[in-house]
Amino acid sequence: MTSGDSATAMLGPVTALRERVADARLPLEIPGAAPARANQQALLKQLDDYVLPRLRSLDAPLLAVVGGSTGAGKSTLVNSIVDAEVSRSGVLRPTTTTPVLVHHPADRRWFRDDRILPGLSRVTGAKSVGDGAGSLRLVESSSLPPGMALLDAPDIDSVVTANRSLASQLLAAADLWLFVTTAARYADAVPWDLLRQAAQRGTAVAIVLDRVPPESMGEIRSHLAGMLREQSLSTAPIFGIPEAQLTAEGRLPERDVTRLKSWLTALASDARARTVIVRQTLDGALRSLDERTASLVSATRAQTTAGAALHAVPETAYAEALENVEQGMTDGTLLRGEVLARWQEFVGTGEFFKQVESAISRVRDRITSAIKGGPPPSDDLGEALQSGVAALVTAQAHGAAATVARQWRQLPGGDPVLSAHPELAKPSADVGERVDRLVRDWQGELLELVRSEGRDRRTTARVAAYGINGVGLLLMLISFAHTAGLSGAEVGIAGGTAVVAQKVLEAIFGDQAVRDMATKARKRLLEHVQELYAGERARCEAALGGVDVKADQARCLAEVAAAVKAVR
Ligand SMILES: Nc1nc2c(ncn2[C@@H]2O[C@H](COP(=O)(O)OP(=O)(O)OP(=O)(O)O)[C@@H](O)[C@H]2O)c(=O)[nH]1
Ligand SMILES: [Mg+2]
Repeated sequence: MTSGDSATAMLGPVTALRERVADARLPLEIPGAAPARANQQALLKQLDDYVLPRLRSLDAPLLAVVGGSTGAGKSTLVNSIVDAEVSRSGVLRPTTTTPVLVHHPADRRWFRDDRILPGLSRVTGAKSVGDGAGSLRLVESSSLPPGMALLDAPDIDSVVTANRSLASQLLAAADLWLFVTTAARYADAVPWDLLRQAAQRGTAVAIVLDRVPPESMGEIRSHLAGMLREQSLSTAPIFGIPEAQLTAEGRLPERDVTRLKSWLTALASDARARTVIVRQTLDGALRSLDERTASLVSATRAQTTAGAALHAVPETAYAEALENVEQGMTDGTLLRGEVLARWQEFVGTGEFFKQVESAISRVRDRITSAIKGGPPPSDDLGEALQSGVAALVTAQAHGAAATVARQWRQLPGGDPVLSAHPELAKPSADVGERVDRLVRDWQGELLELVRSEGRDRRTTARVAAYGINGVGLLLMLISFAHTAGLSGAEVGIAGGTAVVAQKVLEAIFGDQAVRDMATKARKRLLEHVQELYAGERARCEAALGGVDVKADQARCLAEVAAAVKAVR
């Protein structure tokens, strides 16, 4: 039970809950996301429109919202109660689109500001074009007792969607539902769906049964009472209004609304009775928060799980791509085909080995058998090596992008992200250029490595004998020359390839230095590739950025919900 003190105690936790609900993000199109978002919005409105304002001022006037189907006679009823045309009734359906709130002049301060229904702008005075979507018309009437306001709402079952959603927002802001139905329509489905919700939430409800043929009043009333009992709404009073000629002003005959009017007046003037109704509805609303927040908690959790699964895909795909590049670099793959052919031409040139001969004679014996003669095609070999590496890096980038696309398509929420970013199924358009640049940069670094390793005079002389580029090429070659992955005839040739290059380099720099240089060279290349792939992966992350969910949002929400429950 909500006493004044406990209302004050609840304000903090409920405000905290409201912030968390507003912050909850449900961006992924996973099953259940749409109803979860609707639940979030409804929850937010319920907190802003009703729960928080009520907790802040338990003594504010009671707000009775007049709801029901179009044409049931809601506006006519409100006009008749206050005996003035405060809300136009009409023959065209639906008539009421701007809600009208009627209150006693003494209660003005409660409704002028945005204490309740902060999303609706206030309009007063003569009807103007300002009335429309998003506004609430305020009308003062001394026919209403102070402490009670009546709100004429748009219809609940309109063909106009905006009317329907506004009506349910208004009903959620009510202390009391004054539900208007007619003898012809009291069994319609839509009103009963709403009444069931009201019953579940514990909202105070009164029924106005309009346009009842006088002779059937008893029969229809008791049928309706039975229906209300079935929906646990047996405490809802029924006010029957017989079908009658409306007055010249379009109002119900005064005698027919007397009972309802005096009930409302009694309620307004009896602080205790009013408080009972306010608290019944408020407690119901507070109780209903549990279920609604619990459902939001599980929706946010599902989003977080789905989000994490989507994030993991590019992470794994690009890590695997990098691994594959590393493997391709060291298993000898790059020394096959074109590179191998060019290498054979290279070592086959007399020119190169004349240099070898004059520089390091002990290498000579091992390699003279490979000499075939011809011009030094070291450019061709360099190009073959470059394009081999570039092809490997590019192919893996394509593979990773395709993997991301394939796996996202299979994951909940992934397809819409992919549809919004179809370009992610392929690497960035300029990946080819960037890979070429990467390989060129790496090659530049190799030359730098050769230069800095060959700083002492003797080494410098030896390096000079081959030319920096030639040595750089050999270094590039042995970086790719772990022979473990080669098979068949290639082992001998490619393995031999590496051995020859290795021997030449060892003769120049010494064994350990060559091992270190090769390791460094491989490491640098992988670092470049990693950076490139990080950029590719970042595109996926950016696409997911729009659907990012905080990992702890479910937990935070559950915590504030538990805090509300604890003080209720
Ligand atoms: N004869 C008779 N006519 C009524 C009665 N109540 C309403 N009407 C007429 O029925 C029509 C609809 O009444 P409204 O008061 O505009 O109905 P509403 O529920 O406000 O309709 P919306 O604003 O569209 O949701 C009007 O033409 C009224 O004059 C009644 O008790 N008796
Ligand atoms: Mg109306």
